[in-house]
Amino acid sequence: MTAPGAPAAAGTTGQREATIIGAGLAGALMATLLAQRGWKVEVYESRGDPRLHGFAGGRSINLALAERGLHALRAADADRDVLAQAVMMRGRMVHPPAGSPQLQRYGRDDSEVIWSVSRGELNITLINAAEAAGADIHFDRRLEAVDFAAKRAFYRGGGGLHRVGFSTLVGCDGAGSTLRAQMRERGDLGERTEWLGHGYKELEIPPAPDGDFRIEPNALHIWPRGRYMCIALPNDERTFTVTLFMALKDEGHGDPSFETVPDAAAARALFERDFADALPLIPGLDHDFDANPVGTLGTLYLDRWHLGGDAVLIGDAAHAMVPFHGQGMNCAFEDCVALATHLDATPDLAAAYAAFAAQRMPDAAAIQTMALDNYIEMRDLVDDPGFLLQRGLELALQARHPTRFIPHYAMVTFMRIPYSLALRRSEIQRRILEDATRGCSALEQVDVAALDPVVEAALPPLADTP
Ligand code: FAD
Ligand code: E0Q
Repeated sequence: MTAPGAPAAAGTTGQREATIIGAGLAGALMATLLAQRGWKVEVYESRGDPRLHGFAGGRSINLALAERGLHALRAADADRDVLAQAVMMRGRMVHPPAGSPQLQRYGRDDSEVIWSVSRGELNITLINAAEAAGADIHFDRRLEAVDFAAKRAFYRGGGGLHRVGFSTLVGCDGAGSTLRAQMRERGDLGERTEWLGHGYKELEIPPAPDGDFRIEPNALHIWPRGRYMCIALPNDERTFTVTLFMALKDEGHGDPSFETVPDAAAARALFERDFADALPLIPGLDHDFDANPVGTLGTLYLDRWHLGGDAVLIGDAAHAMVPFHGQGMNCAFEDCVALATHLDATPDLAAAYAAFAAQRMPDAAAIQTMALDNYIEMRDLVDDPGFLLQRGLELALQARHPTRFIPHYAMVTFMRIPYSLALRRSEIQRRILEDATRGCSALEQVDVAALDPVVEAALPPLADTP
């Protein structure tokens, strides 16, 4: 470990050095931020260069980018390139089992929207940014082992095993992190994974015969069905990526699961029954269902994210979460900026990593909790009158107290206040909403003005992070 006070991780030239494991979303952004600060950055990525080979067998997978992630992209000057390929989503288009779909806006107007971006395109944009900033990316190099005592790492690829020295390692190698496994050999990280028991399958809605989008492009489509659901996010090539979420095994409610829906024929029957308006949009259902794997979902909790100044974990490697708030990447990008800021402020690596972990662990835990809660919320969207009444009151209270009562979704998605603060305030707000709507069936029955003192006592005015 570096001696406290020494110019940490500096080579003989005095230039600070870091080795980043993984050139995925967090790795490529982290490399860009450090290289822009004059660090010597080496990145090792197990997969081939996506600019040469394409991504994930050519499937297009997309993600929702929100203010936290966008702000981090601004710091790397990559926001314009990313938004140029993004599709705006104004809200959720809810498809009930029968009847026509309804748009629930995410924000107050088009300044409060989120963006659907292609994972592959985004990764390529960030890899280009990292290289332009001076980072060296080594593709087809999978971290296999780390000798922390000798400060050497071993990478497999190109038909050989490569031994390379390092000053410090930044783990951006995702939920199945090899660096994390190697750190665990050196000391207990307090690691625990809670599997959701539900998984997902990706399907595609191609463009219409005339080349246009088959359904409303500027929305996140959602087919809530109680304990399972489908969503669809638009791609700029006028397709949609559909994701079916449901239990892996039978849960005893009579609901479908990947066990009872194991193949294309069963999937077709499920869609005919439960997702009838989506079925004709997915002509390749049979092929997609049989060809694409079932993904598993879980939450990764760690008590420690770093090993002195030798290694630190960020993004999914540190705190993988379920995807139901669309914040995993956004949180990973926020980690990158936070870590770069601590490294700017503190020359001692161990101290910088400790300060980073102390700041971010409560926030990661908060968004992990909110992501789990949002699965319940999403699956149950089916015209729940209580939900709609609380949503109406939420908007009325926001209009009366714009700096105090900010809807849960807006605090997470459109602001950059710490996730832990968003969670605390959301819990207070939920209690106010539940108490005020108990026994009511319409907003007119709620005495909104009588809630002023309650709101003022419980929720101090909130200023966003500049
Ligand atoms: P990853 O993106 O997983 O990148 C890890 C990289 O490390 C990869 O390139 C991998 O090849 C490489 N690697 C792995 N092992 C090694 C090794 N041993 N050596 C070298 N390299 C290695 N988030 C959102 O913000 N919005 C969304 O809408 C959203 N939707 C999602 C939907 C689904 C179905 C899922 C599963 C996740 C979703 N997420 C979303 C979460 C998001 O995908 C992750 O949080 C994000 O990808 C984390 O980035 P990362 O860089 O930490 O990890
Ligand atoms: C968003 C955007 C995979 C996924 C990604 C998302 C969201 C959802 C439901 C899912 C949450 C929301 N959401 O609409 O409340 O905002 O990213 Cl399932």
